[in-house]
Amino acid sequence: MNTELLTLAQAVERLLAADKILLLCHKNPDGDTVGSAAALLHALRAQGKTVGLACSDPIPPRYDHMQVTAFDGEFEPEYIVAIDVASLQLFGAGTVDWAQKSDLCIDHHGSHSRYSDALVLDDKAAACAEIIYELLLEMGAEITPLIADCLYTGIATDTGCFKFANVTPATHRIAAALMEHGCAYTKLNAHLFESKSRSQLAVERQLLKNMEFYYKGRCALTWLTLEDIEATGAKPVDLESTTGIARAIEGVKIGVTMRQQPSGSWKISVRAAEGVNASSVATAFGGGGHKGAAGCEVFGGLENAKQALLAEVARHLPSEDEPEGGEAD
Ligand SMILES: [Mn+2]
Repeated sequence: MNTELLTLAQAVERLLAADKILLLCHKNPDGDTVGSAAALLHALRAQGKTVGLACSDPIPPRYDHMQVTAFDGEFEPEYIVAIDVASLQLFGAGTVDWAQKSDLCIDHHGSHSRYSDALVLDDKAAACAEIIYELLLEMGAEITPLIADCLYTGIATDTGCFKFANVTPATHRIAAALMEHGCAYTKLNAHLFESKSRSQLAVERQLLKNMEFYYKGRCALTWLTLEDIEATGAKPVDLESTTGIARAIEGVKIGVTMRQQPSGSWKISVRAAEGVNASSVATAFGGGGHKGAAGCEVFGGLENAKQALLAEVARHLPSEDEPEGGEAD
């Protein structure tokens, strides 16, 4: 597809020219896709637009503070905008038909596959919410405390509460501006990062139990089978928030978390330390993402999938001390 790259000003012009706008989030929605879309929704509604937000999965209750409800077909969209979605595969069955007709994408993934007519892309932005903030300034929108909360949620969740390597001075400047606009950062940080559900805890316990170490402890790999997931009673959001566990262990450069899908395949999340590229591991299996965090899907039984992943991990560990085979240590 011949996707036209737009400046923020051009994107604003097109958004303001439309009346019935549908915003699309990716499946397994995270704080950034929901926060970015919610902020834009509230700002466009303040301009008198009819706006809906659609996602193929329910919006998790932990994002209730952003005050969005899912689109139920109450209007015929004239202009469709996908937000924080790198490729068509990430939409899910409930939204992919709309996604194929996307007029505009606003995204920060370097791996963005250009499936829409037009695109605003900034792969230096730590979160899509940073781009939305700039877009709203360009629009002359009022950043209300609610919009500030939505954008802060997007930025804080995509940066692990300002801890990941994707954070830039611009990230902090925007966060500072959001504080000035009245975002409830203390409350949001406690809500998003400190409180943990019992099922999330059960997931973490199982991940730690399954954890294996390879390549002199520079790779940690763990998994959840369908049985494990069922036994913990975990919801998708409980699973999403635990993908950093393997990488957080001292000495680990690449952390791999495998989750068995109902189809039997494995959903893989790769997390990498500074100087190591998680995205190049994931792209070897047809996935993608960022340097620090990426994802893909791998087929086969647990052992085969593990060996395939470990062989790829070995290729991307730093070369100064070579990995030595695939044995656990
Ligand atoms: Mn994002």
